[in-house]
Amino acid sequence: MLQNRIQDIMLGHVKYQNMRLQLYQDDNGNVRRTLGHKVATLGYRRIDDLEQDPLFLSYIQHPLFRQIANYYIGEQVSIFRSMLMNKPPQLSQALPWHQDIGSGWGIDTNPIVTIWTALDKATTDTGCMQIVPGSQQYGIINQKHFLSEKEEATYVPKGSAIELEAEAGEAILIHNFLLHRSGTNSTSVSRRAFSVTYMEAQTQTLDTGQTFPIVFGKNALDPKTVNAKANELVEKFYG
Ligand SMILES: O=C(O)CCC(=O)C(=O)O
Repeated sequence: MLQNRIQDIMLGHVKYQNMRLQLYQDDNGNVRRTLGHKVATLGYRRIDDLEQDPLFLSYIQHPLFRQIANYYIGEQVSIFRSMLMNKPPQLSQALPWHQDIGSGWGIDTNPIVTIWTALDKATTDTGCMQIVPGSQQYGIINQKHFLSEKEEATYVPKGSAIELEAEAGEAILIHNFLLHRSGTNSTSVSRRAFSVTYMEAQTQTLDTGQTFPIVFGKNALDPKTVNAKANELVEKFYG
C-alpha cells in the first residue's frame, strides 16, 4: 500500500498542501525543490512531510514504533521528518558519510531514533545504506552533518563499513549518531525508502523556536483528521 501511495504522490494523483519535494535535475546532482506537487515523475529524489498522508501517518504510528519511541524518548513524541529517499534508476546519487545530529539540522536536541523502512528491496547494486557498526559510540563527531575527508579517514577506516541490504517492507532502527551513507543505483529498478526521525516533542528549531508534528501523546496527529502542515514549518528547510 505504501508503494502504491508514494507512486500516486509522485505522479500527482494524491496531493497535499505544504509538502516539500526534491527533483533530481541533472547529472551533477543539483536538485530542484518545490513546495507542493508540480511535476508528475517517478524521478523524485526526496519527498518530505509524508505525515500529512493518512496511510504514511498510520505507518509512522505503528504500535511497535510507539513502543520504541516511548522507550527511548518518552510519552510525548514528535517527528523531525518523515521522508521518502528515492534512488530511481539512472538518476541516483551517492549520499556521503554523515550523522543526523541536532545542530546540523538546526534544532535544540539530538534525536537518537530513526526508523528507516525499505519500500523496495535495497541491495548493494540499488544503493542500500552502508553503516559503520558501533560508530554511534563516537558521539557527535562534528556539529555539522557530513564528515570532512580527514574525519572520514579516522572514523571510517578501510573495511569497517557494512552494507545494510533489506527486503521491501523491512524496517531498520538507527541511532542518529551512527555513521551512514548510501551509494548509487546501477540497476533498472528504483530503490525507495521511508525514513522517520522521532524525538522529544518539546524539541524546537534553534532560530525560530518552532516545534514539530506530534505523533505520540497528547495532541498527536490523527490519520482521520490529518491536515495541511503549518506554514511556519515549511517556510525554511531544516535537515
Ligand atoms: O536512504 C538513504 O539512502 C539514506 C537515508 C538517510 O540518510 C537517513 O534516513 O537518515
